[in-house]
Amino acid sequence: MARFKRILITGAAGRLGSVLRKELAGLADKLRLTDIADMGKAADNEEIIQCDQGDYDKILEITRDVDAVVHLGGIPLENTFENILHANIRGSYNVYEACRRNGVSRIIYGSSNHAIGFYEREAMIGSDVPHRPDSLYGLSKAFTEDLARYYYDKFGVETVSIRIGSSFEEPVDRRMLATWLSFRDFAQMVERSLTVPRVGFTVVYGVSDNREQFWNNQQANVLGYQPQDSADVFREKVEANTTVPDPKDIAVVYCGGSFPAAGHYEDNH
Ligand code: 15L
Repeated sequence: MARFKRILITGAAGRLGSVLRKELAGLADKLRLTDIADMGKAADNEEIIQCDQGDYDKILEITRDVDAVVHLGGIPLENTFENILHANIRGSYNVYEACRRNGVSRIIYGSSNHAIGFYEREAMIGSDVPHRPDSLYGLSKAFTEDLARYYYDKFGVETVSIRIGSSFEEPVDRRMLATWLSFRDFAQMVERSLTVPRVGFTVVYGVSDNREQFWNNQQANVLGYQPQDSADVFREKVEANTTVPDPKDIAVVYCGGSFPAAGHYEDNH
């Protein structure tokens, strides 16, 4: 018998949502999948509900009879404030408030390194430092981590916020030699976050076992996370395809890479 009756995954049409759709299948009798985008046909173990997470009534409806939520939904890159406000800030509020009302006790949140992207790489920060967002997108991630803090302190809704580094098939630039998170390690981190007995309010970095690291990920020990992959397998290929970076380049100074280096998005949109 599966461990959970029903797990809801928001952002299920996205890159990482699609990974979890496969990898979490054995963990619950039913995976309920939601996204604003098309998710294809439902398999026998799936329920598919296409909707906008900015619509509170809809989110209230789809969080009913759910044991846990993996919240990945939202805009995954920099965008206009209006779009970020609707999808990421209001959308995340809707998820937390609907979970509280429906008695969902644990949320795994797909946060991002861009909530702390303006820390220098060599600061080797832990996950308990004040936020230093590098973009409007990063601000929305910082907001939702604080939302998680509030919903835990006031209502006891547990959250693991995973500050994902760079989760792609393989690392494609030199920064990703430190920030890369394999799909397999991401799935393990989510599975551990769902199944350890207690997580309270936990913030971890989503990275594989890379030789270079920007972050002290001690809090991930609470989850018993043991990464299986390393960006170093791809090092030679990445170094052959890219040039040696200027250490004074803003994209190299700060953890967030191109995000802190970019201008303010609203100026050009
Ligand atoms: C993110 O948060 C983005 O969703 C992803 O596309 C990458 O840009 C990643 O951060 C990163 O920092 O590499």
